[in-house]
Amino acid sequence: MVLECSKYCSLFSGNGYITTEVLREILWELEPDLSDYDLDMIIDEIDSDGSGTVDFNEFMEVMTGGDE
Ligand SMILES: [Ca+2]
Repeated sequence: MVLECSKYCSLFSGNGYITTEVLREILWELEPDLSDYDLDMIIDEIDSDGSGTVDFNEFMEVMTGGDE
């Protein structure tokens, strides 16, 4: 899954993080076939500290595959 930074990076420009509700909408927009369960699993993985918000570092770590 590759996201265009130009489209999604601006989401972080206000607080520096997005809520998991917003993240869910983004993921669903990208992958409409995902079930609620799938979304829960993905969000749980992205929000690695369980804070209920996803900061830019958490987001980018997932989007870049965490390989770097
Ligand atoms: Ca978090």
